[in-house]
Amino acid sequence: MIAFWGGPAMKQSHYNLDPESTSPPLPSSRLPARKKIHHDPDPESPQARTCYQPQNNRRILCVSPEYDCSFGTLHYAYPFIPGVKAFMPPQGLLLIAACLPESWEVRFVDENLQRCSDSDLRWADAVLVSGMHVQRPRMLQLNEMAHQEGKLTVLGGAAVSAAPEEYGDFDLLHIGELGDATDDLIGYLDQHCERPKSQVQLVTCQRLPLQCFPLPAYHLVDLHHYLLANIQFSSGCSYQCESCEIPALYGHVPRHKSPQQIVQELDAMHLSGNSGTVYFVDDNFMADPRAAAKLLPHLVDWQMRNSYPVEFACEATLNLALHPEILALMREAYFCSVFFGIESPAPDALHSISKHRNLKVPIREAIQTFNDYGIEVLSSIVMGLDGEPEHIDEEIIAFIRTSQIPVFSINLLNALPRTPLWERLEQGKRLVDSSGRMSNVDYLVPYQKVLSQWKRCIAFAYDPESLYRRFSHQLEHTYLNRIEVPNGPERLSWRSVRDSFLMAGNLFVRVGVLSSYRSTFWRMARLALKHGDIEGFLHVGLTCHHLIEFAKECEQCDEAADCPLPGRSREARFSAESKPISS
Ligand code: B12
Ligand code: SF4
Repeated sequence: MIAFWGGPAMKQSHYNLDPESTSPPLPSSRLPARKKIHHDPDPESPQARTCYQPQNNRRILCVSPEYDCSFGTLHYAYPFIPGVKAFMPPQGLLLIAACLPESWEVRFVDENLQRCSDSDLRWADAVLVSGMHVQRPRMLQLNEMAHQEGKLTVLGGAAVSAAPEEYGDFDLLHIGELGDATDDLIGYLDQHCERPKSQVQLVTCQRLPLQCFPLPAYHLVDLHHYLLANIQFSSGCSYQCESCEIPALYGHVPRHKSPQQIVQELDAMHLSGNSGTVYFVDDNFMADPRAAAKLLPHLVDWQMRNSYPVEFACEATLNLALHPEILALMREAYFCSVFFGIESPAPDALHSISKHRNLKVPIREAIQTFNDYGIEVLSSIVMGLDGEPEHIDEEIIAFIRTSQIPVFSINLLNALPRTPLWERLEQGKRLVDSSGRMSNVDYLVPYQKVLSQWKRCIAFAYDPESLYRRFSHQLEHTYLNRIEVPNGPERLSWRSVRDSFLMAGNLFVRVGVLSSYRSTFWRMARLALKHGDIEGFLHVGLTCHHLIEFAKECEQCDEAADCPLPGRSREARFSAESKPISS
């Protein structure tokens, strides 16, 4: 649903047999024998790991590069929350770590928590990196650092799967999802730890069924350091929104894990620390409503057995509003928020990016329905779309006000290679160099106009008064519709009570006393406390603090300056702040 970038189709080739690639294929004498490494799905024991028997011991360093702040990542809230330093763990890399032979040593570095050090690199035989396009500069740096230590580097994940040609310097590329390329990679690493003479590209032609996916290596991370825990239930989407790469990257037919796998993953996560919220990373939880309906009773059962230790969140399409039976189960399972790719309130703008589907359900009615089931709606808005009326900013502001959606991720349209959007714009010669601007799209109206409309929408959405008003609406019209969850041992644990006090203390001091919008804050606080909704109070206070601070950053973004994306480095952002209360 985060549909602003684009991607490729799976290439039917192996070992760099792609005719467009510039790197020569690996000499066949160096090809490891093709082996099937994973077991077939076993419903009794779905957590099948590799059955490959390596001949060598290896030390594998897995690195997830840092990503920058955005509306959705709540970076500014971390200093208020004891222990929390990052948004969510990198699910893809944890999965790959879990696939490696059991006898290999694996070290895991999430640079959102701590930087990868030279000694980490020196320790490793091979360095495995993952990431999105936005992480490209750091991915390239890591590659260079590893090469300086003479280490073999491997890149996998969404960015390289979409645009392998952008990563010519890595030694091995893993293109696509878990599958035969992963088998080949493990075989390759077992047989070689020296750098190849030319790049080796491993392309997944046969995806591993999700039911054979191993349990992600949650034991390698401490979930207490993350704001959210995450879990993958499905992959792929049968829709084709023009700017989205999910169907090309992950397939048009949604595939799913079994409910038993999900329950086992929840148990494993629970052992690695409870972050309070579990986010389904599937781009569309409703990609197959029948599968969602089958899973949900298991989630309800798990929550009941464990006294509701977490709340759930996911991304979905608006047609969820047409499924009251699923919504009722989501309410029972304690789904508290869902992200929808609404993108624009203007019908012509939606048509221009093939998002006709959003018009099938009246958007405001759908939002009301979700709120009735206790679900807070989060949404993306994309500006700069063809078909936008001249005063799109007015329409968006009216939509923000009337929908009462509190959290919007408001972005400018960007195109990524190999999406239908990219192709259309390329044909129309409307792709431009994005250096010094926030988009690579030549809009139909002048860029400066789109930028100032974007800033106006952000200023309205995250003006403290307007933001707190929408959240107050949620406190009265959404949160009260949720089920009452029991105060089980998890919620009443010493750690949880202490953390709540510290968060509340931070909010009282940093926002309630020191901020310029303290009277607005106290109005919300009184309302939440009147309903005895401590969780709601903390959620609103922390989220608002991040959104208000990040919006300030966006507003400072100088039209003339080289400002591709708002967001300074985390060090710069937080060094200027006073130290919060912490444990
Ligand atoms: C969670 C998420 C985020 C989180 C990331 C948190 C984290 N720690 O990972 C956050 C919220 C930060 C985020 C932000 C953004 N995101 Co995002 N996000 C996702 C989402 C929904 C799930 C990612 C995930 O966990 N997937 C499940 C795992 C299992 O899949 P995977 O990572 O692809 O891994 C598989 C393979 O790639 C491979 N693999 C992965 N890594 C490696 C490594 C090695 C060595 C090997 C061998 C294999 C391998 O194996 C895995 C198993 O099959 C995806 C959509 C999706 N369905 O994947 C978008 C997605 C990754 N995001 C995307 C985008 C565009 C963004 C934003 C730029 C949006 C925006 N405009 O603001 C921002 C950037 C933020 C910033 N400021 O820098 C795009 C990426 C495009 C691209 N090709 O790079 C995606 C694909 C969504 C889309 N519709 O296009 N995102
Ligand atoms: S509905 Fe499917 S194709 Fe459309 S944005 Fe979401 S994941 Fe992408």
